[in-house]
Amino acid sequence: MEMSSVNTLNNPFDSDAQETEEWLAALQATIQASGPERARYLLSRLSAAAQTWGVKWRDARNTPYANTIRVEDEPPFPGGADALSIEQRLASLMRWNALAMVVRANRAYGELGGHIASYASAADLFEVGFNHFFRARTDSFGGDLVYFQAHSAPGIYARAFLEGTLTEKELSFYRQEIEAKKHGARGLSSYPHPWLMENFWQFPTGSMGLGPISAIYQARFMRYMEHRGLLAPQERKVWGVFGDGEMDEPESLAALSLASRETLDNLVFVVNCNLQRLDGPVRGNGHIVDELETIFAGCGWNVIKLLWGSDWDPLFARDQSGDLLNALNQTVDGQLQTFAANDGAFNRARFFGQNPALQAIGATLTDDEIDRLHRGGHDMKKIHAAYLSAANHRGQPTVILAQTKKGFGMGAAGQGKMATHQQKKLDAGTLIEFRDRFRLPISDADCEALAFYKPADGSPEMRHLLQRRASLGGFIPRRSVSQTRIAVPEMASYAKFSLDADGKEMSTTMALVRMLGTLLKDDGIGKHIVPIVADEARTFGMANLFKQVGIYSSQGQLYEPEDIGSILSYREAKDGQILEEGISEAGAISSWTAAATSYSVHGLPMLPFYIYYSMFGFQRIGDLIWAAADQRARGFLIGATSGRTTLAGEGLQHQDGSSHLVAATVPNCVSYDPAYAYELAVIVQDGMRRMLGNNEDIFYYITVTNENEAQPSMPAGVEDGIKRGMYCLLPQDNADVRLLAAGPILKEAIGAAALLREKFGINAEVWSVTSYTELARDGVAAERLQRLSSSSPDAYITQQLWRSDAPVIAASDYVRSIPESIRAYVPARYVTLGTDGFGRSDTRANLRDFFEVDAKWIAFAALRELPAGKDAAQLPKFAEALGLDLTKPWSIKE
Ligand SMILES: Cc1ncc(C[n+]2csc(CCOP(=O)(O)OP(=O)(O)O)c2C)c(N)n1
Repeated sequence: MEMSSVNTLNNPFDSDAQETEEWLAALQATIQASGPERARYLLSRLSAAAQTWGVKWRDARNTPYANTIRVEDEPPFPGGADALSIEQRLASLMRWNALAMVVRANRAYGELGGHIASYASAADLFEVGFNHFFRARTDSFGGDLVYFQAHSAPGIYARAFLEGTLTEKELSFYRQEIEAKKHGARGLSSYPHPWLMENFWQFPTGSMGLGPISAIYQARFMRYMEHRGLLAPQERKVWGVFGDGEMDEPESLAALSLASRETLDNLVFVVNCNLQRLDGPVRGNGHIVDELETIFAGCGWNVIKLLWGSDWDPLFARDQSGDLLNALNQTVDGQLQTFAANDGAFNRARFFGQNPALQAIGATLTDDEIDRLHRGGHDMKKIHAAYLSAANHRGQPTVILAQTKKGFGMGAAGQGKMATHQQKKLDAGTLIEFRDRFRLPISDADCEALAFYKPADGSPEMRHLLQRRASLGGFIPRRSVSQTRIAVPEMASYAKFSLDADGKEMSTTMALVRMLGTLLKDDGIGKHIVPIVADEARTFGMANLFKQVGIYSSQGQLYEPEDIGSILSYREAKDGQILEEGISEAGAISSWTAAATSYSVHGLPMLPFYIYYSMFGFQRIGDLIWAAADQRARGFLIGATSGRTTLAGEGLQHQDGSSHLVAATVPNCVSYDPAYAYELAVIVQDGMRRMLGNNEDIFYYITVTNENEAQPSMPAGVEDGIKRGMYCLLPQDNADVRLLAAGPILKEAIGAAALLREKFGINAEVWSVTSYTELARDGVAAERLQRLSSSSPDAYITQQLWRSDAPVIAASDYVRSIPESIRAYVPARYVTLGTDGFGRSDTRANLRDFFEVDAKWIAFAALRELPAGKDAAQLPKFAEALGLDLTKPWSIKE
């Protein structure tokens, strides 16, 4: 076997070059005689022996700054040189159209923004994927899933334009989604947004770091579906193209070990290592590629370095002394960027000029050739070899670390320039230079006018483009939606116990888990349910589900669980239904999103219930929830142990008084804070009906608590009110005051009504508010319609309360902004009580007193609004009668 040299004779760190040579020669001889398998064995034995003998050596998990795939192992490019050159021409056209689209938009409206340099670096990486690997969904194949680097979106639009799935008119409305509508067109989103381009984009990746973690859990969810027998195993792949700067996000790296633990060989990451991020170099003083290699390899991934193009091959072949490789190993990224930004003469002087051996290598090239030396991520043949190797790799996920130049081909205006990320205005000279650089068949005038270019129908380029996509199943990205409707069981079939509770004690969490347990057994909907927990199943009383439906594990259960004899024993199974994500809320929500979008991504609706500590939801992983919303997720988020005062002992970081506030900001999130099990049943039923029966693109956030209370049976006629956000629980003729309360505070309002009656002879009416947010949304919509046309009806809450002038006191276990959100629609004096401030550990009773949301404080607030309360002299008497300390510390200040 012909083997390239790895000679290190000139390595300054080598104290005995001769000895090194002998070791290398021995290794080389072994590889030649017995193959790489044997070499690997010997190396691992050497490593173990070194450990035993105290050498304290650990494999740095780094390979030299060279391509992982050897020249001699590269497969031929499919279609040969002709196909290669057509694909290169096509890539050049995409580069132009993408650039033209961004520059045009900014020429017209400088504020629109957009990016050129990122796609310029990623174009070849995308094109090889599009032409050879990314398979579309067809009738018989589920399709590969591709997470596109968000700010390379212009390039994806440029391709869709050539393919004919986007029109020239649409391209001209890049980043003008509102203006486009006025012209009967569709505007193009800045980044991949399924909410705005629902037939096009599948995965929102605009927030850095969410793409990588989502892609990993997507690949894992695909396996879950296969192992449960819900999807046929079809060797589908998940591809993710991400930025090297993006890998700094904690979420990008958070799930790498899960991917290898689960042997996700259906997953390929391509990290576009253009060595720059927005402000400057990703790692000016080091090698981001090497850093990522260490991290990914350490996490058990197959790593392919794709650093140098084919035009470097002869240079490496000539590098007998190892000087070239040494120089590359030692050239830090900041310097590589400077080399990218400068011309051949500069590179000859500053790189090849380092020593005589490099000078000799450089002397074989003209300045122009040096200038054009390709980095690996710009060489389609090498990219193809890396992708093929990744696609065929088994037993591990693969990452391809592809070195590119940011702003590739943008010349002096952008290539490798420090500020290239935000470059979006190019002058005429630069445009012509770009055209010449990529040999584009565009006239000077068209160039200056930024005309889009599309080869003629039937041209070799168009034929090739369309034929390649046809052979891969059609165009991508494309988002489709299953029209399947899942039959939702009758509420009584799974929630009778809560509808007819008759005073039985239970918490709403317990009620939810019981409903879930029964729904899981339902013949129709049962198998579609995906229970998800992040190591809190026992906290929520879900341990019985372990046995009932099993915890998903791709390996089954390789051990005898400690509690094997118990009826609730811990059961992992390959077809287990629960996704137990360990202590990773980011992981759990990523799984939830995968399940919640399965109706589209896999054409099979699933119904995930992710049950978690409510404080660790919207606050902790709010951005992932926002992305799920963009992706049109359908499912239930259950904020358990919720509220500021119900999770008594847990203290400041656990007590949630704000999740409903954030939930209210997510437009398609329908949120509820129910008080009773029957309210919960009505909400769950309605949610299933809307999401699975009506296929509405909404998801539910429901808070439940672990406070045991006597659960009443459902009164007649309240279902509509529960769904709309409020209903009258304790009606009162000629009420002096109306008390509104939600969730765990409802019983305090009931208590307040009793105190008012008993101690002061005051009649209070009590309303259960299941959702301040839904009431507020209805109010906003009604108010707007009234503004636009005087004849439209009042908000629902106004209709409920207008019959009387009696003051309204509203309380919540969340911050006051929640009850405040409906103020404009309450047709009477309105006072709100909430739990602003930091939580702390104490009993529920003490917490509610501290935050002033208990029965006494609600009663006090009511008294203050009544005629007698207007007299300040009365206040100490009220306080005394209620047992309140008016000088106590107060939540916001403490
Ligand atoms: C969470 C988040 N933070 C910041 C940004 C803004 N942003 C967009 S692209 C970018 C730089 C990306 O650099 P890199 O990942 O290296 O990609 P490149 O453009 O160089 O290919 C930044 C900071 C963002 N989109 N999301």
